[in-house]
Amino acid sequence: MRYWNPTYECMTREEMRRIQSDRLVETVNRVYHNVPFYRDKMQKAGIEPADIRSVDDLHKLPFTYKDDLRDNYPFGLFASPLSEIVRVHASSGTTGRQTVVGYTRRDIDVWAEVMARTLTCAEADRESLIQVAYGYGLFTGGLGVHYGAERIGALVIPISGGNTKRQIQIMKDFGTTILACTPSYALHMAEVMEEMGIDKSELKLKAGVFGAEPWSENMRKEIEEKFGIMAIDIYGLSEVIGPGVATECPCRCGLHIQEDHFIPEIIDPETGETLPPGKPGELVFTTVTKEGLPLIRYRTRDISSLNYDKCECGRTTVRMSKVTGRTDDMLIIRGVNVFPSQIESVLLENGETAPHYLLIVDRVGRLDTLEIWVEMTKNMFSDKIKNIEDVERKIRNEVETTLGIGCKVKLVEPKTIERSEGKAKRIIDRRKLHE
Ligand code: DLL
Repeated sequence: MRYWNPTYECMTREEMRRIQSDRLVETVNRVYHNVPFYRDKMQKAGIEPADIRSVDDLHKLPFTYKDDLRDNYPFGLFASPLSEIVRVHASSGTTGRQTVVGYTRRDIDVWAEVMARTLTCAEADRESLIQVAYGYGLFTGGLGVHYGAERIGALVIPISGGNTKRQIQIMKDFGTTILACTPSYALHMAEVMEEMGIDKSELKLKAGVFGAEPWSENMRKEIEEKFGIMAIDIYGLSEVIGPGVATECPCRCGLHIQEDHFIPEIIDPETGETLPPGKPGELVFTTVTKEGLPLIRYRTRDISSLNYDKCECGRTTVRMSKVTGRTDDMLIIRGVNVFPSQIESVLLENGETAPHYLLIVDRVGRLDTLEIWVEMTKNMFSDKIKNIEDVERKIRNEVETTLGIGCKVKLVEPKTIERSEGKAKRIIDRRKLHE
């Protein structure tokens, strides 16, 4: 078994707790003194930095939410002056309040380290040719994997997403050994490869690191068969660092969390109480080495559970189960995080339709599709002059510029969308992500 940094990946639980505690104390002091938001919050909760002495005290600290980042847009939660920040990334969505994350030079260094550990789990080394087909740009996927691959000394192919035929040609011609992209894109690539008449035996691909969206064991089987590779699930979120928060090892029985940097907890999303190992609940992270944007008890909204048993691979770091869903209504469509409320506000601002809509997400071939059904108003329905197609096009363009993903818009007759007596059901997700 190969490790990138066995000192941390295989240390005893006691040593890990000691390191986490020391780093937690430092982080709490840092945010208390550098970020007014955290100081106010802690003061309101009646807590001082001196009250936090070890990881046992973690539960005393207040939670942080995505909305806190939005409310302090763009840089309000940074704990370093901008002169120390060397990079920013942001969550998807091209307008509105994005969540912006900032990295100091040392944060970038930590990120490369955790990504080097991740890629080593996929058996990457200096001989590897790593094709990075995650998007480069404000999304953390591309550059996150890129820096980890360079840290290992592998050869990086920074192709970014899209242009699938070229991806496959390059994979074949260059002899790519590791592919990094979303699992749905990997399946799409496999299909295009078939159309191009290229057989997996013509490739040198050995492994893939797939993440940024939920995927099932069936999808894993299919990807592994179609490419003849080992498919590894990698997890992360921009707020915490990007990819590199947790990764499967070759045993593929849970994702090892890089917990010397990110302390996980599982909580009951309703009560906020900490749940014991093995119980599913909402995953919460506290970063303990980040300088630019440290986060205290950040609510990911992702559902998972924790396992502290030593893994067969020899790593002692806690494992999280594959993410099975979210506690909110965020959808991930073609790797882009989409909140139905973003679409709703486009529809409301547009003003030409009724406030009844339905989002139909599907997977056609290997690509996610989004169809928006929205009811016409009575007036519009009877107004023969209004061109339905024009309105559909207008909404489509607005949704596309807001979210950065394509969609289909269909205006339907008044009263055709089913009304609900309880929570409105506005989403039909036909993708089978958990089978
Ligand atoms: O998706 C970071 C990333 C890039 C991870 C490349 C892995 C590979 P965000 O765009 O901020 O960051 O989206 C974070 O995506 O809260 C989960 O809901 C979801 N997610 C990420 N990885 C996985 C995974 C990147 N392996 C949000 N399984 C997270 C299930 C995942 N969901």
